[in-house]
Amino acid sequence: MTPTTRAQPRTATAVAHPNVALVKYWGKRPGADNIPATPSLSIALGGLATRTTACAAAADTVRINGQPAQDAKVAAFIAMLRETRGLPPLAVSTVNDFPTGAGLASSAAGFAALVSAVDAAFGWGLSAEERSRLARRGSVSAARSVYGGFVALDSARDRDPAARPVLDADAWPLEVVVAIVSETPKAVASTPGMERSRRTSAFYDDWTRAAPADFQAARQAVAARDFEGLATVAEHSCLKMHAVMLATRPPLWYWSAATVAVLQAVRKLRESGAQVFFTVDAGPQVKAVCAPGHGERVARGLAAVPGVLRILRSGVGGGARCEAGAVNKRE
Ligand code: 2P0
Repeated sequence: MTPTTRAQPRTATAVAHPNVALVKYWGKRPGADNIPATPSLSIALGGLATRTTACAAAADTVRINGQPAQDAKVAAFIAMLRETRGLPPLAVSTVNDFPTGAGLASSAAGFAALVSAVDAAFGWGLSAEERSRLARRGSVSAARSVYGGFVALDSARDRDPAARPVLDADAWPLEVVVAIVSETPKAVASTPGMERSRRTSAFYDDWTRAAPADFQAARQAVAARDFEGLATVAEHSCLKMHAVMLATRPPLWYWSAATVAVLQAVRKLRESGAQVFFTVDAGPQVKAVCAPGHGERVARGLAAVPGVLRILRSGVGGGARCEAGAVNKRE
């Protein structure tokens, strides 16, 4: 008997945060079940949230931000959950309080919230590690959003990796200033983009070879609360990933003129004494990661850069969790 038939089908709502990788994942191991080719390290963005409700229904339906959606990745994820654990037809509704599909990790928060809601709704009793492993099958970065704080996803030898928390959010309360320079969804989604990089980028092999050393350096910097050390490796990892993207054929060009203007502004702020570094994902927005107490000054500086539409502020947030009486196992 499957867990689904034992438990009364119910409904549950879960909240998860997007995360920003300080050491980036870009590329999958070929022929495997969504296993990253590079290890990554991220922080949860507590100021941005995805809220997802899952309930048993007459047929599978998905709504994203209030609109009916045909999302192949969500459909494949639900099919995978159904095959692995049993699941009745499912109505899923997810709402993001930040731009969707624009390089702000909406899929990371979305799959972490969805697996947490389904787990609670159908009484699966999964550990956080099991939810992380399942969320990874939806999007690799979603494995990290199951946990809060500083999170590592080391994929070196594991055949079915899960993320691991490495430092609590309140142990090093960094601040993140997100400079939004476009609200438009990106032209090339991450999954086809990184596959194109794997097949064609002149720099891809060097990228995967060097990633474990960056991951180790970042882990050491986090353990030591070494902001300068983290800044150095995080900017290096980000710029290398974008070099891989630019050397892809045809190129993956996620930056806009305003992206570059914000990166230069971050460097100027640092020269004038602010403790801040930048990172950019598969989209034009810039995330400026600040030492505790430096966010206000950085937010004011970046708001004044031409092309910045608005600023979002965040601290380091918690992991995915259920609302209103539904629960996930804590460990
Ligand atoms: C990251 N990104 O580490 C990197 C940096 C974007 C740039 O994880 O194919 O949505 O679903 O596993 O997780 C975005 O990729 O891709 C991502 P899939 P995902 O945050």
